[in-house]
Amino acid sequence: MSEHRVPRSGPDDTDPVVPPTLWYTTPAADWETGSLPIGNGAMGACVFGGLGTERLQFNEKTLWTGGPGSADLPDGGYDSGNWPRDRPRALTRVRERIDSDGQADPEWVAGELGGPRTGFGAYQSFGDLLVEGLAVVGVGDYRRWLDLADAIAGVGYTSAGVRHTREFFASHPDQVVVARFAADTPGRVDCVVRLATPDNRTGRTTAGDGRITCSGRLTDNGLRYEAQVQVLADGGTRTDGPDGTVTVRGADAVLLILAAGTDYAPTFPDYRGDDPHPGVGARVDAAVARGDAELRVRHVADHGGLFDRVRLHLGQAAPEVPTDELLHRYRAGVAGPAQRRALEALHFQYGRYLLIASSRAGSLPANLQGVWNDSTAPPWAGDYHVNVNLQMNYWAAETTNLTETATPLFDYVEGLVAPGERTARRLYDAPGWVVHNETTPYGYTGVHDWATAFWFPEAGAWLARHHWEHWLFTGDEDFLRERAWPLLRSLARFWLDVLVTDPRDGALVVNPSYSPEHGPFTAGAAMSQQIVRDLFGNARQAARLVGVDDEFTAALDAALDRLDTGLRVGSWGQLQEWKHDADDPDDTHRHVSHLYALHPADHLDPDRDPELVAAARRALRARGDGGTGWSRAWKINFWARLRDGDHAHLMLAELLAGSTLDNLWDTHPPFQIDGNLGATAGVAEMLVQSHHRAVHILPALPACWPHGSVSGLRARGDVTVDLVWADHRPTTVTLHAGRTGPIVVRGLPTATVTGPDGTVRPAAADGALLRIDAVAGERYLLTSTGSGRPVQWETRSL
Ligand code: FUC
Repeated sequence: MSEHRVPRSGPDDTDPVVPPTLWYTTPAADWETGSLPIGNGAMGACVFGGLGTERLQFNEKTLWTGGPGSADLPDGGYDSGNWPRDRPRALTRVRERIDSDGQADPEWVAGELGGPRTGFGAYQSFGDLLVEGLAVVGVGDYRRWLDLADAIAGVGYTSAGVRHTREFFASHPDQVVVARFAADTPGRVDCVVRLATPDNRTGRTTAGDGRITCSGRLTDNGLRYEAQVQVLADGGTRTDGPDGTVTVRGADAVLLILAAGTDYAPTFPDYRGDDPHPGVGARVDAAVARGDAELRVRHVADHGGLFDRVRLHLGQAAPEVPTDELLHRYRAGVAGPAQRRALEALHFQYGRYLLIASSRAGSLPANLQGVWNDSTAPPWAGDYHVNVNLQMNYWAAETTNLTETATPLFDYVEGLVAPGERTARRLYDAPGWVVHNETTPYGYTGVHDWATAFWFPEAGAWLARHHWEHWLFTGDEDFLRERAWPLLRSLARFWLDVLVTDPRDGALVVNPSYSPEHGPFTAGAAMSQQIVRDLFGNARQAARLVGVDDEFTAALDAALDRLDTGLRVGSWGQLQEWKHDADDPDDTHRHVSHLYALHPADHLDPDRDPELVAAARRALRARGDGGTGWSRAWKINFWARLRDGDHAHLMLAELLAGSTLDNLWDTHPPFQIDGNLGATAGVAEMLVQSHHRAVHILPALPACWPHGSVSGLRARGDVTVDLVWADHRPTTVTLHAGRTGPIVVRGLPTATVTGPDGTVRPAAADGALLRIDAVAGERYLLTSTGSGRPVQWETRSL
């Protein structure tokens, strides 16, 4: 039990880092604002810490209505989304209207190209594991916590002189959720355990030998599901009830082991696999055989293997106030600097925790709520919105050293190819594949008819950027050859076919084009062009790297020559959102889509493109510092790319003060996890960036973080970075080279470099960059020798 943790050491082994823990002195008031989430990627659970009753609301990520067999489909048949059959002709009509009038009304376009959304479905709560009849007499010293480093949630309190403790974790290696109820006096744990599930399914619940089993089918689509929980009592008595409950009396401790699954499979077009019954039962049996101590050790080692890779120290003090109180003080502007930094550092690590908990190999990617959902009709269906949200969920995956968490995203995106090919053929009569504004585990790649948010065919190309980034960060050539390149190629095929010539200037443009959730339909909106250019550029580079030089790459070169860049400076100095200059300086819309080239792409660089960067800054400033949770998170990243640390920090402060719930979940409102994960990515961008083959140290450090250290951040080129700074300047930087080759470093004052053989020498001053000819597996320590010009290290032979 980790009520009191010993501080860990910081990157320089002297600096104590406050253990990242959320804690509270009262039970959760409700699911959304107060419950504490645990998860193993496939399953999630939310701990309430109630006194008489503990409620563990739980999820399994594949429990979705919709898709094949959905009652929502007129003929019961399922395709890959919706589109009436004459769509290529409708597309021509829309294009002609845009070419002649310069724009088209979204309602009219939705009438032409959209259709009612059927068979889409929604992510489902699996149910509640309820533990009732717990000790409540004379309760005192209550505490509830979530330890981010161990990924263990807990509850502790005293009742009638007995100390009661509860511990909860979701194990990835053992694929079970574990709950343990204990007391410091023998024989004092009593409870009734039961499973409760929503009524939109056929479920039957039984109990035998302390095992509660609940299985059935979703009414909507017949998806089979099953949950099993084994109740183990240490001492006392255990009785199965005819109503599917298990009662324990007078135990020293009670252990619950829960597993759940469905017969979903990520395979188009049926999306069905094996009956979940044997797998769920086997997982519980295997976990019971291991026992709780071993389950816990395996879980902590697995989680720590990811989480511990990055440590952040901003000079935070261990907060002596509960997390909700800390947040309220931050919001009210009465938290001191060290308390503010405590919340900021905790929130950064919470994003990493949430990503690990909601995205592990073998399941679906993190959805709008990660893996946590207490409803049968969650906001936006708890789906995969792909006009920013799913992408944002994964911005921190590579930079904060959690590359494994992106595996479900890669699998999922590749799974969209088959349904997306059908959609490309039917809707555009085009090769390759496409996905629109939002999608589901059933490969929904078609459209619907909500005028301002149904048309976003660029989504696939944006998603594929993550494959490309994975290659840039890891240098994994097999991944490049077998996964990134084929994906980029199939998307480029689609876009080579779908681009049209703009009669205004002969350039290649996207038409119809819709800047996400904003404005009229036009041709060549900035984001459409920037994304397609990004795709073509990355596909071109990938082709070169894998040695492909053929008609297709020649077509890509020719298209790149004619492609509108989507980068234009308008009448008030702004980067334009549309090809025509129509931006309103008072428009504070939450989407800042026209800055895609700045972030997540790396097409705008403050040194190389000062005029366009100034225009991007102008546009961003006009959009303001407000916005929904994820919008604020994106703005942290934008300002970090603009190398304005104070403004990036301001956006972090806005997000914490205005878009964060007591359990530190981001709120749109309502709860949406993208803001958590996007903010974590933004903080990483403030500390280390790596564009155009240079590792930039502290590109956007805010004045309010004068001293600190971070270890384990990742840079493109397979480099891991540890750094310490003082008085706003880096003092030591350690680079771990994953590959042999040059590492170029920027942002350092004069430094000495210690090579792998331990020899120290001053680096020769030469221009703005420092170059190290690194050898794979070696570490390079860069030590500041005071102020002065930046330096260059010529050779590695010291
Ligand atoms: C995008 C946003 C909305 C919301 C939704 C889930 O469409 O514009 O604000 O976040 O996703």
